[in-house]
Parts: sequence; C-alpha cells; structure tokens
Amino acid sequence: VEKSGMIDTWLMKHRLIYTGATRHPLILSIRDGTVDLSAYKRWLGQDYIFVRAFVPFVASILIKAWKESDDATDMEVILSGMASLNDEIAWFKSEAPKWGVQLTDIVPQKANQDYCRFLESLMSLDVKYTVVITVFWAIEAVYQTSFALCLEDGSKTPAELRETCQRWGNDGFGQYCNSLKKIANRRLEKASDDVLSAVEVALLRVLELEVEFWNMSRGDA
Ligand code: HMH
Repeated sequence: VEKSGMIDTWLMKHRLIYTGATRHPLILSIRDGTVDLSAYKRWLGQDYIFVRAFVPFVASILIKAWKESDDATDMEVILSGMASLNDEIAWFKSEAPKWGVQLTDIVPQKANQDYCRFLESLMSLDVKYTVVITVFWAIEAVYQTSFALCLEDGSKTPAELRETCQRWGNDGFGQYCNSLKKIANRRLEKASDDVLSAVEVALLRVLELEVEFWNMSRGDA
C-alpha cells in the first residue's frame, strides 16, 4: 500500500461520508441564504459546549507531541490551535447575546455528549500521537471546508453570518489546517499497519460525529 498522502487516499475512499460532513444541509442553507435562524442558534449554543471540551483534548495532543514527536515544530502548530480556541471561546461569548442565546443555560444534546465522550476516550495516554493528530486535523478541516464554502463567489450567506463563516473559512485557518495535515501525513508515512487501521477507524468516527453534530441543529433530537 502506498502510504504517502494517506489522508487524501482515505478522503477519496470515504468521500460519501466526508461530503456529508462538509456539505451538510445546514451549511448549504447558510450558503444559499435560506438558513433557519433557530437552527443556527441551536448550533451556536451546542458548539460552545463542544469547543470547551475540545480544549483539554488539544492539550492532551500537545503533551503527546512533546513526548513522541520527532519534529519540534509540531508543538508550535498545536499551540497556535490552542490560541485560536481561546479566541473562539471569547467569540462565542460575544456572539451568543446577539442572538438571545444564553450560554450558561445550554443543555448538551446526545450528539454533543457522544462527541465529547469520544474526545475524552482519545485523551488516554494509550492512544498514539499519530491517531490524535489526525483526528485533530479532521475536526478542524471539516469546519474549515464547510464554512469556506459559504464564502465562495456566488454564495448568498446572510450578512449577519459572514463573520461566523470567516472564523473557520478564512485563509489563515486554512493554512493552519494544512499544517496539521502535513504533520498527520508525515506520521502516517511511518506508521505500522495497526496504527493505520486505528487512525482510519477514528477518522470515520469523526466524520460520523460531525454529521450528527450538524443534524442537532434541526432540533428534532
Ligand atoms: C463540532 N467540529 C465541531 N465544532 C468545532 N468548533 C469544530 C469542529 C472546529 O473547531
């Protein structure tokens, strides 16, 4: 098996679920301007809870990079990711009141609980750096790809949602995702078949969980 560019190989193999995660009906409705704003508000509240749980997961990756990585710059990319999560939390706190969303009242829905529990399972020291760095890339890349779609020429994204789309769809965030992808591909090149299988399973689980997460915005959970 040709191992270089493993991520693109997997994305081609699993393109149906990847497309489901990156071109979800919520995203398509933002892009075509027909978005139901109550769906956006549900997503906003749930994503705030998710991002808070994402921070300790990323912290656990930082520790694994420091212990296991052969490249000292990995840690700097992960640290920049943590810094953007700090900005994201501040952004949610300023965005929520604009929509009448009370962040302290949010009850995590099942898909969110499932996702947070999955992240917690990956925080175990038994889970390899190669697995978690690839999962980290996938989680960030789904949002980057999704929201960048809402900024493309011809998109009819409502003005009040453009800033949200910019947050994850901007070029800087795209470059950061590419840095994560390079790290993941480099690790995957040297990985054993057992690790490769574990990463592929985890990657598919992320894509499923992302679809379920977007589905929560429908509010029929
Ligand atoms: C559910 N996936 C979800 N929320 C996010 N904020 C991201 C990915 C990207 O940070």
